[in-house]
Amino acid sequence: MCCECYLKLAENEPCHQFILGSSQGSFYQGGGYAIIKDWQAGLDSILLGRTSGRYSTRSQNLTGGTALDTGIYHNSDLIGVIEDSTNVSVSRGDFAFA
Ligand SMILES: [Ca+2]
Repeated sequence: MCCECYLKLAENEPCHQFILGSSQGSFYQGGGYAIIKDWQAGLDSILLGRTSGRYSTRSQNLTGGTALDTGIYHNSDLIGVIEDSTNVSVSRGDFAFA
């Protein structure tokens, strides 16, 4: 499950970066994946681990309510789910690499 706070600007500041990996690789290889709830498009971002694999996203309903979720894949392995939102954009800078 998520999330750990990476950049906390001040006490009680909400966390806006969800950490799914580090410079050592993805935290969620194999079984299990992070569930990112309350995604705030344009405000939140996701930190992905640095690996040799390929990341991709897919819109599908995996968890939460009936709204579509965004599955985050490392190769064919599901590593994270953005619950009930598909408002996720690589070009907007929603993803960063550790
Ligand atoms: Ca859903």
